[in-house]
Amino acid sequence: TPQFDWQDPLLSKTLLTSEEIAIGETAERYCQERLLPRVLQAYRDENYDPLILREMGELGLLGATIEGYGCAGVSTVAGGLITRAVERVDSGYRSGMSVQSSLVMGGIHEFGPEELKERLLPGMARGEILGAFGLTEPNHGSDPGSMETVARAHPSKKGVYLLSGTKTWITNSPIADVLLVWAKLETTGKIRGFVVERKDCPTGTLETPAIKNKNGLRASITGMIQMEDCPVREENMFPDVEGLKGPFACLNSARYGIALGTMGALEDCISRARNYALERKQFKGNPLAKYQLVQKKLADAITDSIYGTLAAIQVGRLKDEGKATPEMISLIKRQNCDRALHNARVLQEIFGGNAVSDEYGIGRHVANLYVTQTYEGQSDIHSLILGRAITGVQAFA
Ligand code: TGC
Ligand code: FAD
Repeated sequence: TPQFDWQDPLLSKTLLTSEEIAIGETAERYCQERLLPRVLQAYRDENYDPLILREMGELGLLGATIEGYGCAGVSTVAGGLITRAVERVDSGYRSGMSVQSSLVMGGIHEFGPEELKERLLPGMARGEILGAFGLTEPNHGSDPGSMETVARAHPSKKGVYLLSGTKTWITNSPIADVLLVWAKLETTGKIRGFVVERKDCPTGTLETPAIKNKNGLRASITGMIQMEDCPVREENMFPDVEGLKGPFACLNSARYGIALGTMGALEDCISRARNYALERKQFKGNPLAKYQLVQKKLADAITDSIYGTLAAIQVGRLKDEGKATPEMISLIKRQNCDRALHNARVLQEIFGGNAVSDEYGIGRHVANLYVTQTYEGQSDIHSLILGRAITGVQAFA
């Protein structure tokens, strides 16, 4: 007779191939053995160790869905199982990896000229060359189409552009060797993608200060990108993509990774809350787990977690068959981030006062999940993307 498994209540594993299961297990093992032991201190110190990307590179976890260029070429779902394993430990570790893999490697792979792909992607897959993705600006977050960063032709050097402007809230920017920066061409006013290589930028043209004292995502490094006539070769501009389509194509993959990733964070909250509820006794020596209100919190959380997981697997399959639309990605990104955050906040209550101690890990997930709900399109923005698709009327502006 079948047994109910609270950790995989609707047997999502039966939808995976044996290769995907093996990739997921490799990622889970690395994350539990190597990342989990260092996250508490990293979070306290607000310190991100770039060696983590090297370690992930050695295991083939970076840019894993890309074919060729030293990348593993796995399915979209397998890529999502990797983000889920990493985010089970910490959303910030997943963030550092998502930016490297989906936003920067993915962008260069999809839009970059062959020379850039061959020169940069293998080193990025090994975690030796680190990337950042600069779209958001101090005055333009949800509305990147209004960005102010400009690229103008160098007044005397042919084939060189000069970038000027400021990007903010940029994951990995202080440690990045290559920065995929989106800027408007002065001549056309159209958005273009530029791969800025730090080694080519003279002092004073590119600064990437860290943003410190965050109250979420502290195990990830975040910064600004400040450019003042920062030179970039014409060959480093994406030749064939213009407008917001460029950055949004990269975001479709990263948003997918977040949808499955946040299910990892939620599963970790469930498992920590369940353990705590079984151990902690109140009123006549009963464990908290005996009380119905506590059981309901756990029941709600596993329901949202498995619904989110199944939906993400379905969208991953459709993506590989070329049948996924951006709205499907908005739907799972919004729902999974919202439900992960909501349930994490409710499960936190089970820990009572101890939830306030960082040793219990639950508060860290709650703070991180607020960020996941905000970046890559805040949930209300995804509501509007869906609302536009449902009604045919856009409500952004
Ligand atoms: P809109 O008119 O909707 O679209 C402009 C052009 O872009 C195309 N497009 C897409 N293409 C592919 N995939 C998508 N998901 C696309 N969404 C839009 C669209 O077809 C159109 O093409 P064309 O040919 O007509 O020019 O543009 P809008 O200005 O009205 O956009 C509004 C809105 C709200 C949809 C959009 O701007 C939005 O999604 N805002 C959210 C901003 C955002 O997601 N920022 C992310 C920054 S990166 C980040 O947060 C990384 S955190 C990483 C980490 O640490 O893990
Ligand atoms: P705003 O756009 O000012 O929005 C504020 C609030 O208003 C939101 O709730 C929003 O939903 C709401 N709102 C806005 N417009 C509307 C509307 N028309 N209708 C209804 N509600 C609306 N960006 C990058 O480019 N690269 C990165 O690597 C990156 N990493 C990040 C890492 C961290 C830790 C954080 C916090 C952010 C990161 N971001 C990054 C930026 C992130 O994408 C933006 O914060 C996000 O897109 C929201 O923009 P904003 O913060 O300017 O908020």
